[in-house]
Amino acid sequence: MISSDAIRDFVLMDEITMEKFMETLKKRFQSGKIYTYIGEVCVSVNPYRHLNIYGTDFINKYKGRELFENPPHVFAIADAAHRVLKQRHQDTCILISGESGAGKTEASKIIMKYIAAVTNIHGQSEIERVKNVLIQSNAILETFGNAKTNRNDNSSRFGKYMDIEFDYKADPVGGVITNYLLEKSRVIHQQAGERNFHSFYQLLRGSMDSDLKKYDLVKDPSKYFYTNQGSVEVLNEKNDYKSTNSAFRTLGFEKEEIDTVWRIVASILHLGNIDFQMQEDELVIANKFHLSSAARLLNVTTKDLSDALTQRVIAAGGSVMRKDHDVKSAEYGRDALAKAIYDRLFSWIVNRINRAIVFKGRQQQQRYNSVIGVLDIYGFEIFDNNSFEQFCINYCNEKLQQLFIELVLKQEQEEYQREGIEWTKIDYFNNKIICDLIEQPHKGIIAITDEACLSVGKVNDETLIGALDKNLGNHPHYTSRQLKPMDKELKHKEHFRITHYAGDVIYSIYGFIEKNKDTLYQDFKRMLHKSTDKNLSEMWPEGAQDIKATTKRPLTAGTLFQRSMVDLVQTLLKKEPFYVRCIKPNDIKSPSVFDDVRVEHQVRYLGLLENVRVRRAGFVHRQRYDKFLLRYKMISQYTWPNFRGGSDREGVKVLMDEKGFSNDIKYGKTKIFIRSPQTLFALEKQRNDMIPHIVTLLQKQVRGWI
Ligand code: AOV
Ligand code: MG
Repeated sequence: MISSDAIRDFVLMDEITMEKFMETLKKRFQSGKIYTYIGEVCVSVNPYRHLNIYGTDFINKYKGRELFENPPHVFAIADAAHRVLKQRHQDTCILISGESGAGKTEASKIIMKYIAAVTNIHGQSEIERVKNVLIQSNAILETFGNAKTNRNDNSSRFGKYMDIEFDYKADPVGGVITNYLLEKSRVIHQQAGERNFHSFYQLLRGSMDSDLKKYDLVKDPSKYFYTNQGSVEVLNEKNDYKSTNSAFRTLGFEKEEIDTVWRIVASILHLGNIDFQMQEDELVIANKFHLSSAARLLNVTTKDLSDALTQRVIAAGGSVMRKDHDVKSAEYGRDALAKAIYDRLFSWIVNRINRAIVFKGRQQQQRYNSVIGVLDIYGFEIFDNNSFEQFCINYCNEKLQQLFIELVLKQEQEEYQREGIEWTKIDYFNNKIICDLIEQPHKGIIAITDEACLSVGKVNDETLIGALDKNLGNHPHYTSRQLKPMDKELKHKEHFRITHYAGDVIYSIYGFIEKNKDTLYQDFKRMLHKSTDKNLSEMWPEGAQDIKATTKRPLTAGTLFQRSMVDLVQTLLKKEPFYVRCIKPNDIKSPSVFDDVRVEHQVRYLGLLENVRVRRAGFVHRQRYDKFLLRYKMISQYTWPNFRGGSDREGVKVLMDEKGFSNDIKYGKTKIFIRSPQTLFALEKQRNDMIPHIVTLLQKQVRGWI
C-alpha cells in the first residue's frame, strides 16, 4: 500500500471515505504537496507561503507532458488545456473555484504565467508584447478591483473572465477580459477591519508629495471618510503604486489617460469629505475646499458640481424646474456619485486594456484560431453583515458549482456512452434548486426584488422581505425570522437566510432595494459628460441626452448581473472545461495549520468525494489504445518491442490477458478503461521494474553486444 501523501490522484485511495480523503489531503499539505488530482480535476490547497515550484525548471518539466507523467500541478492543467487547443483546435476553459482566500486569483496568474512561458518559441516580438500585456493587466485590475477584506488581504471584488486567443500555431495573439459586477459599495463604506480598493491607498501612500499637492490630498488615509471607516492599515502601497503606473505604461496607456485615472480616484476622496447642512431652509455644502478640489479634479465647474449635489432638475410638462435636496437625499446622491464614478472608471480601464491586448497588424480576416478562457471570480463569502453584494457574489458561486455538477456528470456519462460502456449513476446534491430560488422568472428572489423596485407605491426593504416570505416561505433553502420566530440565528425580522450549497448565509435586507435600483441622478450624468476631460466625458455618453427627453427605466443591478451570469454559462458550455478546485486550509492565513473542520466542510460542499466516486464508479483510468500500448508494451513478451499481431486494441488485449487483468478491464471503442487502482499500480510497478533492464538492454545494443 502506498502512503497517503504519495497518492497523486484521490481515485487511487484504497477506500473512498471522508476520513481517507482528509488524511490524504492533510498529509500531502503537510509535506508541501498542495496539488492532488481527481482524474483531470486539480484540487489545490492554499499553502500560504512561497513554494519553489513555479520556476523555469518546473515549467520545462510539465511542458507537453500528460497529467500522469509528473506530480500533480496546476501547470499540468494549463498544459492539458493548451494541448487540446493545439492538437484539436478546440476552445477550452479553466474554471477556478473555491471560497474567498482559497487561492483562485493566484492560480489564475500561475496559469497565465505558464501559458506565456511555453508559447512563442520563435520569440516573435508582437506575441511577446501581447503576452506581456496579458500578464501586466493583472497588476492594474488588482489595484482597482481588489481590496483587503476580513477573509483575504487581496480579495477580488469583481469577477473576471479572460479569453486568451491563440493563432493556428497555438501562440497567444490577443485576449478579451470581461468583468462582472464590481462591489462598488466598498468605495463609500467598509466593514470593521476591511479597506477600500487598493488604488486609494496606493495614491495616498505611493505618490510623491508634489503629486499629492496637485490632488490637494494629504498622505494619511484616516483623513478621508471613504478610507477611514474600516482599517487604515498600510500594506506595501509605495511599491505597488510604482508597479501600477509601470503596468499602465506597458499597456500603452497615454500620459493623459493615467492622469485621468488618478485624478478620478483623488476626486472621490474629496467627494467623501463633503458635508451638507440646512441653513434657513436652504441646503448648503459645508466643506467648500473639498467641493472645489473635487470639481477641479473632475474638470467640471464648482458651480455645476455644487448644483448637482444640492438640487435636482425636473422636467415636467415641457418646462424645467429645480428642486432642493434634503440632507439625506443629498448624501445619498453624493455617495451614489462616488460609487458610479469609480465603477465607470473600472469598466473603462478594462475596455482600455482590451484595446491594448489586440495583436497589432492583425488582418481583419486573420481571425484567432481558438481560445482558452480563464475564469477567476470572487469566492463564496460569509461576513458578519451580508448584503446585496454578498448575495450576488454567492449566487455567482452557485452558478459555477452548478456548471461543475452538470459538466462533470455529463462528460463522464457521454464518454461512457460514446465508448459503449455501461454506467451507474452516482447521487449528488444538485444545487439547481438554489439557483432556481434566486433566478427563476417571476418567482425567484431577483424577480421579486425587481418587482418591488419597479412598483409605484411606497415600497421599502421591509415590504420586500414581506414579499419574499410570501412567495418563498415554503422553499427548503429560504428562511426568515418572520416565518420562524424561534430561529435564534436570525436576529432580526429584516434578515433572511439562504441555505447555500457552501453553507448558510444570513442576509440583511437593508439596502436591497436601493442597491438593486442603483439610481444615479441624471444631473450627475449630464455634469460628467460636460467635463472638459475628454476621457472622463467619454465614460458618460448618456449625459449627452436632452433634459426633456424621456428616458427608459434602466435594468436593475440584479437583473443585469443575472443576465451576465447566463451569458457566462453559455460561453463556458461551448468550451472543453478543466477545473481547479481551491481549498482554504485555515482562517488565519497560516502555512502550517490544517483546520480539519473547515477543510472537511469545503470538501463536502465542493462535492469532491462524489467527484471521486463518479470518476471511479467509473474507472480510475482510461487511455487511448495506442498510448497505452506505448507505455506498457515492455512488460509483455508479446508486445515488446512491437506488437505485430493486429491493431493497438488487440495488442492491449493480448497484454492484459497475459497479465491476468482482464476482469478489471472494459474495452471501449477507442480507449481502454481500468476499474481498480490496483491494476494501474501493478502495471506501473511492472513497468518500473522493467525500465532498468530495458536501459541495460539498449546500452548493450548500442555497444553492439547483442
Ligand atoms: P482568492 O482569489 O481565492 O480569494 P487569492 O488567490 O487571492 O484567493 O489567495 C489569497 C492569498 O493566499 C494570496 O494573497 C497569497 O498570499 C496566498 N496564496 C494563494 N495561493 C498561493 C500559492 N499557490 N502560493 C503561495 N501563496 C498563495 V477572493 O478573490 O477573496 O475569493 O474574492
Ligand atoms: Mg481572487
